[in-house]
Amino acid sequence: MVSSPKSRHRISDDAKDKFSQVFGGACRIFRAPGRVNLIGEHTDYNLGFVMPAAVDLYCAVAIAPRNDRELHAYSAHFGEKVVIDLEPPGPSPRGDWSDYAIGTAVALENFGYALRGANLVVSAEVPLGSGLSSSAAIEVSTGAALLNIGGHTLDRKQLALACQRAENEFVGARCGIMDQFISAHGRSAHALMLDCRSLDSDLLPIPSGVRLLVANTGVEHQHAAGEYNARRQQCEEGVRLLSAALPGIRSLRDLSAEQLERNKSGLPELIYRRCHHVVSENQRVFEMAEALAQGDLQSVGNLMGDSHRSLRDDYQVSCAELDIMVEIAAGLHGVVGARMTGGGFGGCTVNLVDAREAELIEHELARQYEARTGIRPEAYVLNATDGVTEVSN
Ligand code: GAF
Repeated sequence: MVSSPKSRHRISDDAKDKFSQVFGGACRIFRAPGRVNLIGEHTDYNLGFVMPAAVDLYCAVAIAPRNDRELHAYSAHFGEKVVIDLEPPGPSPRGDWSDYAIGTAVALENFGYALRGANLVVSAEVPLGSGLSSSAAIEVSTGAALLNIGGHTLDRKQLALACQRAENEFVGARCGIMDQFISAHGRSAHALMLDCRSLDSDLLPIPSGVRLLVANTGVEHQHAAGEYNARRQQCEEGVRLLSAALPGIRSLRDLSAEQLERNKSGLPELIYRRCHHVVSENQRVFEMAEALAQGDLQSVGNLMGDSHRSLRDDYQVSCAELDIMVEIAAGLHGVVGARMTGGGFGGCTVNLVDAREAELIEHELARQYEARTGIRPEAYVLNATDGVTEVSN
């Protein structure tokens, strides 16, 4: 079990200390959060609706400008430095941690931001590969740091889009916009409902008396990236097949439940199920926003449960460990709702829990999960937090 808030909040200091060891001299520090998604899973790349919250597990970047156009990037986690030149022909992906940082620099330059060279240290406490979006936290913190020392004003939307571009084109993962957007735009004590087509968003207060408990299954399944990209393709195939009968459909976002049922016979069973998840999940995001606004925690819990089952059965991105973790949570007193969060195939569950019982639930969830799986899970009671910011130093 994890992890005292105190130990979690020293990440900026770690980045600073490492900077003085590796490069020496003064630096500035930028910090971007990971995220959980309350509901709206695998809807972002279908240009639908999501409801993430930024959480207080961060990636910190310590940075100082150089007088050339080189980036000297050091990972505190891997203890490794990568040096690249931003001048043409520019860097190529290496297939490791540095792609998130370097790819962000490349994407920002492609967006028209002229950057300076820099020395930088990347230090992350968002657990890697856990579905809490460590990659977006690295991209957004690096991007904000590079923009700042390059003398550019921070446009959070452009930053999020450039970071998504980095991930799509440099890292090679076809993710949607959710993770980078929330890491840039999060707000303390709030979740955010985002329209992934227009990028309009609404802040939704997390009900007082409720805490976010994130529990890590401790498994990360192979082929998750391949399966993720396959789901995207299946959604695109659904749009292609449906658009013969429904010419207005550009993405699954445009499809109603009633249209899907009417045109079901034109779809292979598997594609129908993928579409069914996305259409029903978009609807659940709206119902969740309403339930949160009304303080209707019963409905919040039901919607999270429905979302998990839809991801498990229709979209098939859950796994045995996630299902066990959710099932245990559902049986615990004080749990409002539980579901997998993020891309799936392992990683974390998100639980909304009664604040008075959070520690007890954390303990009991871990105990029962370990008894059933033999895996000792990490769990974090987290706060919804602000998006990327400079940390005073
Ligand atoms: C991952 C992706 F990066 C997001 O864009 C989103 O698709 C999510 O999986 C699933 O909702 O975190």
